Amino acid sequence: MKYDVIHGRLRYISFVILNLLCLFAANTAAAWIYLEKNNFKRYGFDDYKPVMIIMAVIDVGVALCFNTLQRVYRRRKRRELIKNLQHIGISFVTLSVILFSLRQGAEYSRVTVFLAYGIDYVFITGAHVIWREVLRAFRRESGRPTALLMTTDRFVDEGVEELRKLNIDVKYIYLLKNLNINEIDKLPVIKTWEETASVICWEEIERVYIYGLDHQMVPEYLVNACRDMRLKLDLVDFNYRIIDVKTIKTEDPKYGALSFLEGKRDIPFPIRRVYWITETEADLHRGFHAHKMNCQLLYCPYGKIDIILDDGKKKTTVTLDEPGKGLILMPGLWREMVWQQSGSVLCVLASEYYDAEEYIRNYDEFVAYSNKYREAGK
Ligand code: T46
Repeated sequence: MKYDVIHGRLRYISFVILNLLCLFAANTAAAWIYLEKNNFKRYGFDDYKPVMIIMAVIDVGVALCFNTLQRVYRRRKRRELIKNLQHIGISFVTLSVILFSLRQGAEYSRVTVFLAYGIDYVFITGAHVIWREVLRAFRRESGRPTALLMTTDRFVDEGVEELRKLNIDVKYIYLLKNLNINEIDKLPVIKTWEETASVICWEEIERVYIYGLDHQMVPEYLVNACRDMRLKLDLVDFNYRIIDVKTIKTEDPKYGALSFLEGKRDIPFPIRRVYWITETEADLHRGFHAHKMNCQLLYCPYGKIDIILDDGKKKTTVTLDEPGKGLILMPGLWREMVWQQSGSVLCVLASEYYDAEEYIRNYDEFVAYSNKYREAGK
């Protein structure tokens, strides 16, 4: 993390230096255009030098105040042009006030200053874009996109593995359930959302991936920070996963078994609803729908139920036949449940309140929906 702060500061200083270079270049150009081209024989470039020095001092002052503030409020890249305009506008107004109030601003300097700031605006905007691309190219030593992975402790290994398969360079891990460890697989573990935001802010990473998590678990301000920094927030998600439900059995069978699931650790989404299906007969078929939003965890504490899953391309059957087995279903999966034994109980933990609108109950509509979803994810 220390490295990021140092790196961030160096990066920031490089932009201040760039601003100054642009300012001097713009001044030289403005002085040349206005003084030399317009045959202002009385004034030479040397007369303009004090104005350039004052401009440079004001520019550094404004840059320091502005960039610091912008770091705090997280710079909005989309507003790059406006930001430069603000920066130059404030410098310009400050200098104009000085020139006018001191009554030392001869006609030539006022017009040249005006011209210089106009040119400066164009220079700074272009130079920032180029310099940012240069920095980005250097940072991508491995040539692979750099990423931050957000996940839970249960899914972290899988998530890292999945991203490696996609040839993505995972730089940091943020664990939703905060473990007391600093590194996983030699990757630094970020402990707080603030640190995550600072990594995003300093542009150390190019993408944020969420693995095995419902996107609703990512705080709103982090989603906004990603949006502001034009960072892609991607779900590298499985669409279903079989998990072990921790089960405690004592040696004496008369005490039975106790199974439990823990929010955040085992269940990668917030639980808003719990329901269960009972009083069932063998060969009962239910389901025949998919969800657009709802994430669920299914388990069968008693009996045997087949869950037939269809992602629009292929079908898989998962049999829930013991209390120690859970099935996480992410949205976008068509499901059918087949009761293999009468009296089997299906329990479900869901991320959403009941909303009939969020169901897709027509198979053709589901296939069209999942194809569209796949296309969008490419
Ligand atoms: C799913 C599978 C595994 C409610 O009013 N509130 C509820 O929370 C639920 C789940 C259902 N309902 C009503 C809606 C229907 O009028 O109960 C009726 C039966 O529901 P449905 O036909 O959707 O039941 P299943 O067994 O086909 O599906 C249910 C869940 O709805 C579904 O989300 O994934 O279990």
